[in-house]
Parts: sequence; C-alpha cells; structure tokens
Amino acid sequence: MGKASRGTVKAEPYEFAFRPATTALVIVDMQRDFVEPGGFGEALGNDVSLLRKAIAPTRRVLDAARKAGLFIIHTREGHRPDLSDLQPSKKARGRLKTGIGDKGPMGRILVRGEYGHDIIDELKPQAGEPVLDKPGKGAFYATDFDAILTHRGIKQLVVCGVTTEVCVQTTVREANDRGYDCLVLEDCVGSYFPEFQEMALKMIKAQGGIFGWVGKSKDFIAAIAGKR
Ligand code: C5J
Repeated sequence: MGKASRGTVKAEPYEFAFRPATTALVIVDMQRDFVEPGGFGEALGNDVSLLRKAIAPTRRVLDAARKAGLFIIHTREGHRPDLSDLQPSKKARGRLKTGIGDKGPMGRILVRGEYGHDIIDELKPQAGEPVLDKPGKGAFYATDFDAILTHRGIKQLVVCGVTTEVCVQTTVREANDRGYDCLVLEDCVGSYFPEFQEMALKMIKAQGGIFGWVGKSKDFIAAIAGKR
C-alpha cells in the first residue's frame, strides 16, 4: 500500500494525487434491481448481501464528499421504456425467461422510471448531483458523461458501486483511455462473485496501475478531511 503525504490518498500501487477541485465521486449503478433483496440480481440466483456490504462505506464517502463540496455523479444502467436503445444481443443474452424489459419483481427490469431501476434510498442522489442513465456497462458509452466531466474540469474519478468486474471496471477502463485517473475504493464496490471482486481489483492496480489505483474508503475520507 503506497504511503500518503498531504494531498494524496494512501492507495495501491502508490499514492493517489487528490485534487478536490478536479475530482468527481462517481457512484455506479447502486440500483434496487442489483442490490435489493427481491430484485433482478437476486432473481438470477445471486447473493445480494455481497453487494450490500458496499452500501455503508459508500454512504460515509458520499457524506464526506457532500460536506467537502466535491462534484458527485450517480449512474444507472437501464433502457428507454420502448426498449429502442436495447441492443438485441443484450436482450437475448442469457436466454432468460424474465430478462431486461420484462415485468420483474420490482417493475420492468432495468427500464427507466421503474422502481427497481432507481437508486437505493441509502444513496439517493441530492439536487445538484447529476444522474447519468446509461444503456451499456461503461458510463461513457452512448452518454454525455465525458462532456459533463470536461465542462467541470474533472480529471480524477473516485469510483464506488456495482458490480466491480462489470460496470465499475468497464467504466474505469473507458475513463483511463480518455485520460482520467481513477481511484477505486475497494470496500465501496461489490461483486456477486468473490473471486471476480478480488481479480478485478488486482487487474486495475497491476503493472504500475494499468487502469488506475485501488484504495480504501477510510483513507479517502481522511484525505477529504485534510488529514493527509
Ligand atoms: C451488470 C452492472 N452486472 N451494473 N451491471 O449487469 O455491473
């Protein structure tokens, strides 16, 4: 774990330079359909408790970021009610009896405006925090994410959310290719598969931080509070 000096966050493979004015907190897809018992994720046979572990630390990070006036953006994976932005390949994948667009336990699955598509109450966005609706796994694909970040002068992303190896990692890879430095908070991201959680985080910080940095919520909160 890299040492931290003032203006940095302790992280791997080495300390992450933290510049509040150019840093955004990005909370990826903390939606009921993925995280809540009775949602789509659980209906697919997944154990949502593995994802729910990320809620409390993410809430602490969100509170600290709000207090410090950091730019905060939330994402949601989902589709238009007419499903015109749903690729036939994505609809067909998995050969599910009840899949995207169908009536699920919390309304139509991953459809905008439905109860299950929305962000969980614990991490509900506040006024002034953009919510980015994305049809894909990555937050840059078919969205104005890059424009929003560019207009704010954002250069670093601190990333929380689910799932680690799918939408979080895809977003981090897309961001890295666009020149953003990403710090993923390991206790604020979650996967239904413990081995994917471990390997996805390892991949991000491998080879000198090939996609970015991995750190812990307590160290980021300490940096926000100016304790580092
Ligand atoms: C998935 C996501 N796993 N938000 N979506 O389909 O990671």
